Amino acid sequence: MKSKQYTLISIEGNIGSGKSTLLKLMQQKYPDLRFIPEPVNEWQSINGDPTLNLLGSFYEEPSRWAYTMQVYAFYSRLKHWKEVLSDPLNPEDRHLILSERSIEADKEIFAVNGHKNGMINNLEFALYEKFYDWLCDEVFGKKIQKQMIIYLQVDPDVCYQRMQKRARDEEKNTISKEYLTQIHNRHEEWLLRETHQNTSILVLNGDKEFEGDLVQQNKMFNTID
Ligand code: DCM
Ligand code: MG
Repeated sequence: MKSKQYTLISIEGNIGSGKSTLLKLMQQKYPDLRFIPEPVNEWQSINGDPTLNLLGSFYEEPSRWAYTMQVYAFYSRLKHWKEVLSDPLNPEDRHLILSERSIEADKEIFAVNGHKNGMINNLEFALYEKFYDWLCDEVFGKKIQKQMIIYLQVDPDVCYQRMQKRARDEEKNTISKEYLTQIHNRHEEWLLRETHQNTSILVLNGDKEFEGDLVQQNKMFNTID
């Protein structure tokens, strides 16, 4: 039997850039796509226990928890992906997958940035890279044929305001503008300056508020279509 191959579209962007909002809008517009949201709720309560809050621990004590956070983010996303890729009910015509961030972004943005700023030390980063490379190959192999990235590019100051507005408990008093600028710069480096094979990148500016603004949403969708 010919093995299935998928095309992956991922929405990338800074914390608070509006990815979840864009994903929701795209879900309504393209109901035939398969959707994979970011499993943030799993990071907020391990085994469903809110006292085991990894995201909260990470922001309270970044150097202690950054490596653990990235190991778990990788594990939880990989688990979702494996389910989608091995779903026997997934008919052939639903081979297009749309996801909020990607496994690659976990590494290229958060793990690399954590390593650069010293939250993840050399030993931890070397370990992370070892199992990252091996497991990605085991799970994905050649199943992803093409990849498209929608980069929701937003000024870090605007992300900061949106993040304050959504007021996620773990983030509102812990994430600085400086951290958002680091994450922004890492996106710019990864998506605009580094080379990518078999991946097309679409840059969508999301500075202007688009939640609830149909004119702005149409502008964005004209770029995507
Ligand atoms: N996050 C992280 N490491 C990852 C992925 C996400 O630390 N590999 C954090 C950043 C945000 C939250 O999880 O605090 C996801 O929120 P958002 O979707 O707004 O970026
Ligand atoms: Mg989100």
